[in-house]
Amino acid sequence: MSDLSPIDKAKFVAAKQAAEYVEDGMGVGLGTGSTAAWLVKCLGEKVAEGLKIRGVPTSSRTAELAREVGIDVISLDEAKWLDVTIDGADEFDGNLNLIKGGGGALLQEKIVATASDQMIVIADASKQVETLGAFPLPIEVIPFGWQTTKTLVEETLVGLDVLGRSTSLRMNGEAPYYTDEGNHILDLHLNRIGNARQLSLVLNQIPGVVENGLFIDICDVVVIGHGDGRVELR
Ligand code: ABF
Repeated sequence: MSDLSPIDKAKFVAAKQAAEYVEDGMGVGLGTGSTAAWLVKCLGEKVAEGLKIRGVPTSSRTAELAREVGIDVISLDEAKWLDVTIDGADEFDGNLNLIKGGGGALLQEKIVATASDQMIVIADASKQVETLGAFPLPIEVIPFGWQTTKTLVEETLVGLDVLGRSTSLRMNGEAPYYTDEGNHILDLHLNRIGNARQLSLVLNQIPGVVENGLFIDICDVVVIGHGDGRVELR
């Protein structure tokens, strides 16, 4: 692992540390993204050494990787409830509230994390912020009438404690991006989110919005990795 860039080393050491929380017999929610991919690989190594776990992936990408490394993959409905979910984040603040969804998997990530006794976030130190919002907030919207939903979202943002109000449809080349659930993503360029709890509640009341990327009071611990190999807990 000595050939890793500092950022990859930071992600790897956070993932490796978080993998230590996983014990024999556990049901584990497996996150999505480059940091969570390290976690899946670390767990794969432990499984090869005899650890028995059942993993519930939060995306088709993670499901594929988990199977590749030998993790027993089951659905959330088969698992019903999980001991722990370990996932990355785009931002976390001092209250362990998060922005997630840069990788487009926020819906399954939120469902799986909420169905877990504990959620552990793994992140490099650059993800820590004073106030959420510099990272564009992803929201998952139904394709039907998405332009109307976009307008409603923009109107809803007026009067809320945010600094920017522009929204953009996430694209995959020339075509709109589709999530694993067949929905689109709108990215909200808010710059600063003054009241994340209020924003999350208000966004989810708009009919075409399926879910938003604010994770409020869901994360229990953040394992922060540094490029020099140090790890801190929050
Ligand atoms: C998932 O992956 C997402 O919720 C978040 O958007 C992203 C973080 O990616 P990375 O670990 O590659 O920075 O956790």
